[in-house]
Amino acid sequence: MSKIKTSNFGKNKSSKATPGENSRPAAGGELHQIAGGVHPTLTTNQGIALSDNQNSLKANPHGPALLEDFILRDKITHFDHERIPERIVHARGTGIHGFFELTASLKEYTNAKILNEVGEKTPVFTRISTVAGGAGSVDTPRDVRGFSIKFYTKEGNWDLVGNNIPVFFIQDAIKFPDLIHAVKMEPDRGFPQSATAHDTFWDFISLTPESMHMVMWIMSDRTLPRSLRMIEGFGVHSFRLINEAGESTFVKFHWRPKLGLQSTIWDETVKITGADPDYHRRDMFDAVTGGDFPEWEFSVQLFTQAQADKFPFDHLDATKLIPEELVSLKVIGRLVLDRWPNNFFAETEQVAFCPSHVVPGIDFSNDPLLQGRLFSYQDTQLSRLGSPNFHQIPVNAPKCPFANQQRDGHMQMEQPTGRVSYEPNSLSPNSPRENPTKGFHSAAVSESGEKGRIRPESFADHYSQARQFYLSQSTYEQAHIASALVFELSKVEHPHIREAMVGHFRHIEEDLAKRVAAGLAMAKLPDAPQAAAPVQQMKPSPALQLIGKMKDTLRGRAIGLLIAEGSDGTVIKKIKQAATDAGATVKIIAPKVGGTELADGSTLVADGQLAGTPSVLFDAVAVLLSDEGAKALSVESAAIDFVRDAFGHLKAIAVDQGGQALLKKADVGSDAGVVSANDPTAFLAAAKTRQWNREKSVRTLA
Ligand code: HDE
Repeated sequence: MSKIKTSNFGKNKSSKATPGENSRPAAGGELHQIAGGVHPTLTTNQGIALSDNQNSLKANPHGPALLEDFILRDKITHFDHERIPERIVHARGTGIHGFFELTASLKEYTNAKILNEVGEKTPVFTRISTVAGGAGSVDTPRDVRGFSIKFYTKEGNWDLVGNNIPVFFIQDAIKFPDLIHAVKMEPDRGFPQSATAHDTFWDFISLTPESMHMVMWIMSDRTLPRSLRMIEGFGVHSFRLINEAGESTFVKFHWRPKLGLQSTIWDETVKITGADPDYHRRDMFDAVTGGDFPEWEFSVQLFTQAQADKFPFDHLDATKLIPEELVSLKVIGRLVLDRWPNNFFAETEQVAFCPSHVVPGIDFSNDPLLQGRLFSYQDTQLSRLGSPNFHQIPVNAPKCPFANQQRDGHMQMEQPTGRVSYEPNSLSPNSPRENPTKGFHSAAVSESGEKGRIRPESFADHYSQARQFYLSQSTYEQAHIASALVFELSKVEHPHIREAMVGHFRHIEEDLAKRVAAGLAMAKLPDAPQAAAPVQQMKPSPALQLIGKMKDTLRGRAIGLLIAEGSDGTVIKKIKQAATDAGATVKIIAPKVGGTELADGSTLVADGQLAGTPSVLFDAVAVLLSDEGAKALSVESAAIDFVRDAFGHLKAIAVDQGGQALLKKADVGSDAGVVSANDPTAFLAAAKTRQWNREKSVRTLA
């Protein structure tokens, strides 16, 4: 008999069973829940029924445990081996099921069915991750986000394993272990966890000028996403599409979130990390399980070799992007994430993405970083999942038929029949054979030239796109980049590393170098290093901004209403209704979670207790207090921090008379973003954005 399936969902399922039902305490006082009705019998993994799951076998009630207790050993042995090696990079991630729907056919360019059949919904599994931290690290470090999609297509699995930033640090795969060793915890001390702000990272970067473009991206607010639902995704490398006639076209893949882009402020991010280490995973869980399914638009940039030859950069260099102004984006589909996994380990932890998993009609380019990845991912699964049969784990298995003559290996789940496990053969009437028409073909491109360890000269321009990125940002974003660099480099102990970095910035933009040097109190600007290629003046590309891609909406955003004893229920209701109607999630925060007595004598249950629900968890707040409530909260540091942080993090604040009194006590100023609670329309309009103009009044930016 196969394993009995039981549901362990506690919260959302209504179960008639109560902890006390059919249970009895034993002599020692411990609770025994007894099988019966809907509850099947608990067994060992060999199917032996357990009579007691509370006590190990002992020689007498106070005596030593007995080695013969196979039930104890069965349970503990399994437990001892519950963990598998975490991913060497991207260890912390959030996975969600969903579907991809094609809206425009690329038949002209590729024979891949998933890119031909308009309206077809292909199931997917997506995993969004941080890069540097361990599996148990927090969700909100300053870090790149991995954005991986496994498409279970009719023609086999296609894994598009990308990031939320369109370029990468290095040009050649041979540098990846060095990059990762430099960013991970320093090996002698075992810290810092999940942070770039330390010497070894910046030491490596300062000696790797090709990383300068990526440095601009990671120091921008792109690495501080407000939600995983508000990030872009990029395939990064150029790939190839191959059509029926065997012609190939280069392609870059892009994901754009329906909710637009949004990030947090650095000081806010640091505080979120303390308030909710699972901030992003929880946000995604709440959205998906609440039916508010995140969605992305899928686009491609298509270009030929002839076009590529005219680009002022080499598209095979993963430190370069193709500006949209040069090759426009064609929208061809949408991704919807609509189902939370049943089990985190089975799916999110065991999912194995490999860039080498492509389907007929999609092929690789010669990008040397991609070429290295084609080896690495398959290899890493062998040590992580322990077996070449990792494709049999349900989350990894293709949903189309698959068959070959591979056999055996650790944890083989299949039981092939017959005596034939080779090909060609004459002994099997129905063994699988190759298929020249439907099978995978590589693009027929000719290769020539000398073999060697040579970096092409066309990869030598390290600063032009870094400059283009910086100059394309709004003034607020430029200030954030400069300030992030000052923050990070201030954590670097070795002055020569700081100086080397500022030297590089002089090639990117003299003003940036000056701002960072001033923020680090450098006596003079360090010399710029020799550039391997002249810096080109490229046109600014507004599409590279983040603030420009923020959407004027409350969808996906959260609003916190701080209340206390005596608050006005009518105002609370009015704001809550207006905000909910506009698509926001509203939470009530009060000093006590169980219930607060309002002015009219009614009781309101809170969603969060003040000390555990700071304003950093919201996009905008309303402070709705009676005079007594304001008085009581004015001596609570959590309440003072609540309003101070909301103001400091450039959020809209709605206040009534009591709320205003608390603001005064907290020495919080007033501006266009601080509005009357009687004007929900004005509040919600302000809540849709951040009060960028306020920033200069609350902190010094570089
Ligand atoms: Fe990865 N990368 N990577 N990477 N990467 C892994 O594979 C590697 C690179 C990316 O949610 C590992 O299964 C090399 C670029 C994501 O499970 C490993 C190089 C991009 C994920 C690996 C790169 C990525 C990984 C670790 C340089 C963006 C998480 C565990 C040649 C396009 C996938 C694993 C998930 C994971 C190797 C560079 C994205 C070790 C050698 C560039 C999103 O195989």
